[in-house]
Amino acid sequence: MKGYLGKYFLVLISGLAIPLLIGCASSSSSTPVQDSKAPPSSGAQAVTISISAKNIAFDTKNITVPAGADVTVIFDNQDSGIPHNFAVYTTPAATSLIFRGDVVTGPKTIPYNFMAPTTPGTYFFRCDIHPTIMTGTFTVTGP
Ligand SMILES: [Cu+2]
Repeated sequence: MKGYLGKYFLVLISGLAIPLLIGCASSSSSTPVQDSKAPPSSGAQAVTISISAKNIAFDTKNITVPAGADVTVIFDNQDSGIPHNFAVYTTPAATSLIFRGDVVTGPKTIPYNFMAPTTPGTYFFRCDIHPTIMTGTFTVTGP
């Protein structure tokens, strides 16, 4: 009688052990999560420019980038309590916008990103808040 029960008990244990082993095996074989970062953009030259605004003036009057470049502008507004931005237009008349950065009140640094014009030439940049004081030349060079 005792032997019969013992045998039954073993069968019962092994019956429980099999699903447990399968459970372990399946969890350990789960595939690792892939890093789904997008590939870098299609061959456009990446350019990073730092510009600061201080005492209602840009620290540069001339910016030059290659045609069609992926431009990052690190804009550092150092004027406490004064809003500024960085915007690019086709001409000093500022009627045709190429890029307008968000207005930020200093002191604050913000990154702007945009595509440079694909046509080489002389363009215009300014602060939209101080459009007659804070201006400069945005030059796009050819290949
Ligand atoms: Cu300004």
